[in-house]
Order: sequence, then C-alpha cells, then structure tokens
Amino acid sequence: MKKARYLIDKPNHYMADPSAHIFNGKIYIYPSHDIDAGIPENDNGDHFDMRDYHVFSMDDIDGEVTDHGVILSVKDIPWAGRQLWDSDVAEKDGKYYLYFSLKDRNDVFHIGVAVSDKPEGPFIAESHPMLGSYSIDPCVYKADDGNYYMYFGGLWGGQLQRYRNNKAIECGHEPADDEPALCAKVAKLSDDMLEFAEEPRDVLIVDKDGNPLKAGDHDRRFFEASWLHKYNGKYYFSYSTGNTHFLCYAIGDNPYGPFVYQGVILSPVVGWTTHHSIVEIKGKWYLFHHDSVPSGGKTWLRSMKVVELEYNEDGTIKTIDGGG
Ligand code: FUB
Repeated sequence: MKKARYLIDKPNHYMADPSAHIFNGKIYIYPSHDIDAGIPENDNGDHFDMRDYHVFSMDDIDGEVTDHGVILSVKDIPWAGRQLWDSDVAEKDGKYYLYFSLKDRNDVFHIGVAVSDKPEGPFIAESHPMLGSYSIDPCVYKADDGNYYMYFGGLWGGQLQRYRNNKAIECGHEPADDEPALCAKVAKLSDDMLEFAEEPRDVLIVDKDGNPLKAGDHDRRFFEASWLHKYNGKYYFSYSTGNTHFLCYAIGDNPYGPFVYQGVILSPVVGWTTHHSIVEIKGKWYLFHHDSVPSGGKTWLRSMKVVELEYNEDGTIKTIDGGG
C-alpha cells in the first residue's frame, strides 16, 4: 500500500476538506482554512469557525506546493454570517466558479458562488446564496455531455436533517433507524453556473439487493463530504459516514444514480471528520484527504494529505488505512 504524505509542512497552518482539480495542466487544491477560534467542540460544529479560503497549486503530484494566499474572505461576502466550510471549484468557458458553504445571518447554511478569471483567484462573491440552496459541502462534477452537476448536503451541524423535499421543516430531525437514510442532493447547474437548473434530487444509495440504506446504518449511510468521479465508464459517488468516520463509495450508471454501496475507501483518520476528493493525474488516481495528526489530534485543526488510490480488476477500490 502507498503511503500518504502531508501537502503543507508549515506550523499552525491548517487546511482541510481538499477539493483537487486539474486546470490548465496544473493541480489546484481548494481546502477549508482551519483556525483555532477558541470555540468549544460540539455536535453543531461551532468550533469550525473558518473565515477565509486559500488555494494551493502543484505542477505535478510530487512537486512543490504553492500557496496563492487568500482568495475569498467572509468579510467580502455580502450575505455572510459565519463559518466558511467545505468548497469546490468548477471551470466553464475560461471562468472559475467557487462554490462554498456558509451560514447566513440567521445561522442557516446555504451554498454561495464566487467567480474569477483565474483558478488562483481572487474570487468575487455573488450578492446572494444560490436560490433554493441549503446545507453544506458542494461538489461540482462536469459530465461528458457538458452539463455540470452539484452534489451537496451534510447532517448535524450541516443542517440537512432540517429539510425534507427541499423545504425547511418545523423541527429538524433524522429519520428513525429503520427508515430510509437522508440522502445527499444533486442538481444540474444553470448555463451561467450561478443557480440550480432544477429542483435538487436525492442521491439514493442502495445495498446490493437494491434496498435504500437505512438511517440506522451508521457505518454505510451518507453523512457529508460528497464527491463524484468517473472510472471505466461508471460513476463513483463517495462520501463520509460522519459519526462512524469512514470514507465510503457507491457506484452508479449515471450522475443521478441510484448508486450501489461498495465499501470503504479510507478507514477512520485521527480527528472526527474525514473528507476528500479523488482525481486522475497522468493516468494514476489520487485521494486527497485530511487528518488531525500534526495538530496533536485537535479535530478542528486539520492537515491535507494525498495518497495514490488503487483499483482492483473489478473496479472496486482498495481500502486505504487512515491510521485513526
Ligand atoms: O470543514 C468543515 C466541515 O467539516 C466540512 O464542511 C465537513 O465536510 C467536515 O469536513
């Protein structure tokens, strides 16, 4: 098994949730910027009080990592309340769109968009969050037909349990253990990349018999950290199981799913959260992820890592040891 390496070796410089992409032949990584805000840890995630984003680039996977500095700050986002959580970037027609999770002034998470002419920013935020957006962890996938799909959602502090059928409910709650689990959401993006082009749909994950995973199936059900990649003609939806700390994946025949649960990509890491992206670079596949080892296990101070991801002959992924 290949050994994961940390991407930044700089004291007190913590980055998490790395979304990696190839733009103009270079590797760009868009992480969350962890800080020590002094807020006690709780299930609402208040201790993740991030205020800005940086972008990093590499000429190749073993090369030096360049920090391009701050590309967007919470103070420059017109509708901002607090907490810049996971983000992702997509390119269309030479423009770059940064999609980010942020709470508004009522402490409700939405997904925002900021635009730049360059992958390294700076990015200018739109005046409002994407209409109809909620919860956290956007990931944007460009399909072969030229359409872009956004996957999003996250439980607990990510507020997904406060919604049913894309509408806020009176009292947020998770389904009972024997009911179908809450799903991540997917929606095609509009031509201008700034809004949903359709109502978000459920990203259904089923077991090998076609039954939707149950809410009580904490080792396998979706929690947060959506990512989509395509390998050998199949769509791989990967995600974190949150409170059981696995990075898992499920395979489908199209970007909407359904996706059939397959197994674990990364066993638990040190730290509560696990979050990732998967990208092909020069014919090899890589898992970008994070753990809290360099901060001595502080769950809100995470460091980015990368490791080669390997497939078996049948297209399943070889599980990587997270070391947690
Ligand atoms: O970084 C803040 C949150 O932690 C992310 O949005 C989640 O996916 C988890 O990694």
